[in-house]
Formats: sequence, C-alpha cells, structure tokens
Amino acid sequence: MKIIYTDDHRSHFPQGEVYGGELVTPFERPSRMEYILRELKARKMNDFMAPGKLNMATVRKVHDKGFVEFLENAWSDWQKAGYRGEILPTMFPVPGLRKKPMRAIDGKVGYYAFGTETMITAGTWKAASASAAVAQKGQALVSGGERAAFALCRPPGHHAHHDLYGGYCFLNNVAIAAQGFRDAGASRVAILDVDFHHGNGTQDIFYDRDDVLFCSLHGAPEDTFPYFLGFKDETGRGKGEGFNVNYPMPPGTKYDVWGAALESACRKIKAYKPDVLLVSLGVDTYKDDPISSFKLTSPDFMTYGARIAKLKLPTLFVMEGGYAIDAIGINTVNVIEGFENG
Ligand code: Q9C
Ligand code: ZN
Repeated sequence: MKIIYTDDHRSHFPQGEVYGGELVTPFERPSRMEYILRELKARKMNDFMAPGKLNMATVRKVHDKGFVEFLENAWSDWQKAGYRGEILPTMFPVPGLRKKPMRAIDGKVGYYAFGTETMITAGTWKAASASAAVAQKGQALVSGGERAAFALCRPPGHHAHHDLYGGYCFLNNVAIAAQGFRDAGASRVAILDVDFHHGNGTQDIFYDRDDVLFCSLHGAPEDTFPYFLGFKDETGRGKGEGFNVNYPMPPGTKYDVWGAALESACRKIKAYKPDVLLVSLGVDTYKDDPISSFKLTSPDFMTYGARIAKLKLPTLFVMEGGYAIDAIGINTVNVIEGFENG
C-alpha cells in the first residue's frame, strides 16, 4: 500500500516534556519515524509519496478559526512577549474561572490547551500542518480508489479537539481526513481508534454527528491520560446519539480482552455500513510501552491488522502514538502486514 510521509515532522522536537515533576526528553520524538521507516523498508514496503499542500478549508470544518490562528501565530506572539523558553501553559479556564477570549499570549495558551505535557516550539506549526497534509493525501488516494493507504503522521492528532491541543497533538489528522472523505462524497465514515489513549479530540469533533461513527479502545480514564473523557456512557449527543462507542479497559489488559473489544467494535462498524474506514493507529498498547499499561505482544499487532482487513472496507491508517522506540517499527508494520495478508 502507498505510504505518505514527509521529513517536515522533524521541525517539531520540544526541549522537554513535563513528566512526573521533571522536564524529560519528549516521549513523542522524531526518531519514532526513523524506526517505522526502517522497518517498512526492511519488509519491502517502499511505495512512498509526499503530501501535497494542506487544504485549510477542510481543516476549518473540524477546528475553530481562532484555534487554528493561535497555532499558526503562537511562536511569534511568544517571542514578542519576550519569553526565552518554549510555549507552555500555566493557567487554565477550569470550571469556576471564565473561558473568555484572551489578548495576552499566556492567556491564549491556557485557553487553547488542555494539559502541560505538550510544548509548542518554533517549528511546531510547520510540522503539525505537514502532518495534517499527510493525512489529507492519504484520504485523497483512498477517495481516488486505492484499497488502503498509510498516512505516516507526526505529530499525532487524535487528542486535538475542535479548539484544544494537548497529548502531543495539535491538529486532528484523522478528523481532517474523515471530513475530507465526506467532502469527497462518502456518506458514512467510521473511525476505529486503537491507540492506548482515548481519542478525546476525535470524539469531541464528531460527538454531535451521525455521519461519522467513532469507536475507541483505550485505557480507562480513571487510570490514565487523558483522564477526563473516554467513559463508556459517552455515546454521542443529539443526532450523534449512538455514534460514539468507548471501550475503556483496565491496566494490564492483554489480547484476550482487547481482541474481544476489537471484535465488538468491528461488528458495530460493519452494521453502520460505512463507505470508508479510518484507523487511528497508535501502537502504545504494546507491553513494553514506557507510558502505557496494556500488554499486547508484537504478534498481536499482526493478528488485529488481519481482523481489520476482514471488514473489507477502503481503509486509511493514520499514525498516532507508540513510545517503545525499539519496537515501534515492528509493531506498526505488523499491523500493516497483517492487514495486507488478511
Ligand atoms: N504518565 C498519544 O499517544 N502524558 N498521546 C502521558 C504518562 C501524555 C499520549 C503521561 C500522553 C499523550 C498520541
Ligand atoms: Zn497514545
């Protein structure tokens, strides 16, 4: 299958991530892509393509105008304020305070962020907009008749809401691709999110809609990031009621339980009769992932890739998380190979 990739992701590499009260090297780092590329090439998956120019009109259908402008201008605004470090929020409009539009960059950062682990740098917009363009190119290929494609996105996207960034995500790549499929004529689009973390941003963007089904398998919010969304009782709102399906699972979850949740999600997707499937592909469900607690093995990734293929849908894989660097290539490419042979 075609793989969409650009080196532009390299321009996003913050000096640190706030983790356990320390500033550590970000888990979400450029070398993640090198390991995936190396493994793709080792298995003779060489059909690489560059993205085109980002279609901002599609981006604006899933993201707030002020939010996108904030991301584009954050670095220059931060420089103008005279700050020397990278961009990190310190204050949030939590319940009890008021969420009003801000003039100062510090206020804007808190207004548009939901956490403190994700720094914005000089090159963040370049990388985040290129990552969204990678997803859009994958969508265009599948809309044009390809059976499947792999958008090798970095930075990831599924934590980015309509108007919030966080969880290493800025623009919601999979949501932008889903909207692109709709605009290209698909009536119904299904998104299967297999990243260890709940796809809170994707859920937020499509929560009121019945034209996009969102299914997420993830660590229960009581135990893990993003903590405040991803419960089972979040089923959609208004017209969207019934089109959001969460499968929260406890720490230590192995493939017996995870695979059963996948089976249930696949049945929901099949019953929905979508024109196309998007997979938010995070491989942080791996047993040795440094920030996650599921226990999938490398062969499990091949198994579930084959299960997804059985849906027999045009499919776009969109890269999300995965932080066990030395296994990220094997696990990611196992899903792709399992799908291709499945
Ligand atoms: N104690 C994605 O996988 N914080 N984002 C982890 C662990 C942030 C994950 C803290 C995790 C974000 C795309
Ligand atoms: Zn994740």
